[in-house]
Amino acid sequence: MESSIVVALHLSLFLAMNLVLPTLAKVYTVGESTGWAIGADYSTWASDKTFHVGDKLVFNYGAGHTVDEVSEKDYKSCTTGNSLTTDSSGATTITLKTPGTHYFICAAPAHCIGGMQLAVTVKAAKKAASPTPAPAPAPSKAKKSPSDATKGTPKASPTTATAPTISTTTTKPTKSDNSKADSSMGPSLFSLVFAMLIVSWISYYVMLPMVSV
Ligand SMILES: [Cu+2]
Repeated sequence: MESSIVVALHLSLFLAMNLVLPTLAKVYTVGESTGWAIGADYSTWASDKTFHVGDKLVFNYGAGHTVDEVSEKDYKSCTTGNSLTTDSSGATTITLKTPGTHYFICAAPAHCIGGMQLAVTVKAAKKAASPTPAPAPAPSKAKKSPSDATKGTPKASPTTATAPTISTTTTKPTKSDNSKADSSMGPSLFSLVFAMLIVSWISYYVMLPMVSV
């Protein structure tokens, strides 16, 4: 019974973290330490990664190579000469700006056939926590209290967020007091999310050790 509560709280923590934490664009080094070179297997390299719009690909390579973005057709046939973009600086950073599959090859003769070809499937950008309140039951009458500073700081980390918002959980049951209820019910979604965070953290650090001992 108690353990199922803990599990439920952890689930809520996980959901809350996904809602609250802004997702940062990732930077991928193509081929890791091997870099952009002949003989590497870039389909394997890309296979366990999920790329999103805003992520970056960093190609590191020596002289004699290029990074060309090409069409699917040219990628499959290793055709050079129609490249959408090209760079031979030795360190090329490509920002993935649009969803869909992006194709990269090296334009040096025979290098594409030799393995220097990369296709990455790019998904739409992950949604960061939005500061706009979600459609709450009664958003119009909500008078925002100045004490609830949580709304304006969507990128607050869970550790720093716990201290100032503890009041939201403690004041919640006192709905009968109209003036208090107004301030505590204000930014409803964010308060809820942070309340979930707090409860989850308490369960993690206090309840879980008690249950497992
Ligand atoms: Cu090359």
